[in-house]
Amino acid sequence: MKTYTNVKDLGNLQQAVQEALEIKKNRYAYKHIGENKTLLMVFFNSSLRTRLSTQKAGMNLGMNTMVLDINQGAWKLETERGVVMDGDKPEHILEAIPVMGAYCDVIGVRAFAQFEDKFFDYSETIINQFIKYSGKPVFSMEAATAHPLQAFADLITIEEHKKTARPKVVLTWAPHPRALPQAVPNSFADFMNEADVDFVITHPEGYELADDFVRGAKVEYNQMKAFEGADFIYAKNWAAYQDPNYGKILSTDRNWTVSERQMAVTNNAYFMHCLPVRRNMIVTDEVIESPQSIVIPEAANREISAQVVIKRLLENS
Ligand code: AN0
Ligand code: CP
Repeated sequence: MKTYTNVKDLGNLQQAVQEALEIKKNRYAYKHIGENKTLLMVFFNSSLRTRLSTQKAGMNLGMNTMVLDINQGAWKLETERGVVMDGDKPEHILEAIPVMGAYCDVIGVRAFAQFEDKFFDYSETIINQFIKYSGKPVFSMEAATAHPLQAFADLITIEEHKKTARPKVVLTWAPHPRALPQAVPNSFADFMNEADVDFVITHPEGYELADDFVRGAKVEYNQMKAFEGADFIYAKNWAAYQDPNYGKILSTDRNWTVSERQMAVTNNAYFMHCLPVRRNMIVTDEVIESPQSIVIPEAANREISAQVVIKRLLENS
């Protein structure tokens, strides 16, 4: 594996999950692979889980780890080529990236969708520049359109908790006061479409995700109907993808907040969310605190998904 930006980079998904479960049994088994290697994590956006779990994964593999917060203490970066740099950005990403590449062996990048230009976001302009100009293996720590470390951890968590061979998994939109990227639902859909699950997406009209990620999965606009018989409920907010509303909030309807009312029609479903989560917007206190909530083990599996990815990048570079 030379880069990790989406599900396809993992190759055989079942094999990747097995590798993850093996690593989870002894996460220090490969502590020599990363000896004298340096992991650089570059953040254009905030993070709690990704920052800690990815750093921990690197340390489990014996790596040295460095974190750069672009917006705190680094120079502001111009990302477009051809601009006269007479504004507030003293450095261009085209110099910054190869410089960062010179100091490390593997680079993780977090660069969310900016919602200013759909084409800029969906071309994955920022992470693709890292891939092109760093000279080092690059992995996504949530890019503009995908969060594959999260979705891989989600799949591992579903594998660990499922009670039937082919569980029903429902991705539901839920309300949120600020416009959030489609990266998490995109990647979750991408992974579920490749996994052996009965996958259903539910959201209000206007929140349709990109076809490349939905890939013909079932979309049910009636949330209660979608929840019937579900084994896993995966909640997430996202802003509209479709034109002309790209990046806009079309609904804040709290009837979509996941509560005991909807959970009652499921097959005693587990509740999942990538976190951070706004309580009583996305999900009620009762549901997230219930024994069926697996948000903490889900977050814990981020260390494992990151470790599989970094291990593979180290092995093949
Ligand atoms: C981000 C998002 O929705 O993409 C990160 C989630 C892992 N969430 C927020 O910005 C609140
Ligand atoms: N789930 C997730 O990626 O969390 P952070 O934004 O805190 O890293």
